Amino acid sequence: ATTEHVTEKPSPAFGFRLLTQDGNARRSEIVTPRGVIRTPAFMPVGTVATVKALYPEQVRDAGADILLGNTYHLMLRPGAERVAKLGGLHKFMRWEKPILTDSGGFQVMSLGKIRKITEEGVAFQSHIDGSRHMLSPERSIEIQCLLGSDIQMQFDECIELPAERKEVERAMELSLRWAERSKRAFEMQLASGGAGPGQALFAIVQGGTDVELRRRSAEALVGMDFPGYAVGGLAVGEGHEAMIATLGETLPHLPAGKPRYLMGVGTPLDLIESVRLGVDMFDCVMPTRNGRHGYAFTWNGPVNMRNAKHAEDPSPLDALSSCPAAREYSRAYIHHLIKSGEYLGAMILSWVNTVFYQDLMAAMRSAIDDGRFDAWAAETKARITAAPT
Ligand code: PRF
Repeated sequence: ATTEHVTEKPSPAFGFRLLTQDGNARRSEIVTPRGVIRTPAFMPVGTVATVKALYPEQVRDAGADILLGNTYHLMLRPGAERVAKLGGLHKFMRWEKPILTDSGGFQVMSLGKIRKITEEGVAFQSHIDGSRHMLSPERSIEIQCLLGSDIQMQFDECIELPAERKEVERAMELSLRWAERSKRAFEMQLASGGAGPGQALFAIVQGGTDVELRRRSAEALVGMDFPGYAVGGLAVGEGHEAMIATLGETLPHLPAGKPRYLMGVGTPLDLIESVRLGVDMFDCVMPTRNGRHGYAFTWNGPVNMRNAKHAEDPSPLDALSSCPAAREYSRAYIHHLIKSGEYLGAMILSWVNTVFYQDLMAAMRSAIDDGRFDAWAAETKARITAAPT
């Protein structure tokens, strides 16, 4: 008898392996029982249990190892308890790979109506039907456990910029207290079986563009020892330069041996510059939302498919794309679909853009592996940041 064919049970624990580094850019693997996440990773956004206009199979085949879901939206509709009753979010939406859920801290501020923030949490009215709800660190973690999320986020307060320093400091310190409560709530869930050892809770650094507040936030969170750290509170009005500068001041305060996630970012240029500084994970609605609005990302720069100049153009959207839709449908046809408000237009461009973002991440991973990230970045940036056509 040999043991050669005995498959080892996957380790049930959450893990992080740093593979290579090129400057500050990192290649790593985040290990979860539902699969390995190759980083730098881009998480397509599946806010309401769907990556809009795409089948889960298309998202998977595009190369995504993980997607993002939202506490705020799912608690309102269909409800976290209902999703749990139906076997959890993975089963509900037919996505077997890892899911990261955002805590609601950001969405309640941008979408909720008539919010009231207290030490306890945020009381708000639903953007759907005006019904009253409450989110707190404890309830957010409970919901993320009911959904069965693999990577959960602490409950935080994200404010828009520009803002007074006092206000940024208040929100940052409240977020630190909420980090402690989120961690305690998650540990209670682990103890009661509401969460397993393969699931993880990440902290979120806040502090606007203030270097001193960012350092204080990062150091306090690192002291609490989370398995991963996000940088929140960016891409909220400060602009690309200030975002990259703040990120550059913040990342050195985070441990090298844990994943780093930049929340809600961004354009292809944002991703390249952030990976250069050492970010491992991203999420953003840009590929799908822009796609629905007729905007395509291509290897020769962005293209606005609403533009009349495409009306009689028989050429493909992007001959260099690995997405069949970008190579096989004419610009004239996609232009027609978008102008007509047809579903297929949104489906084609969401697919093209999702593939583009995943191929961009794959290219960054290879460039880091080969130790040529800077050369790759210079060449790629020149091509893909051309003015919209
Ligand atoms: N906090 C949370 N989610 C977020 C953000 C944040 O600061 C951002 C900021 N860009 C996006 N999504 N919880």
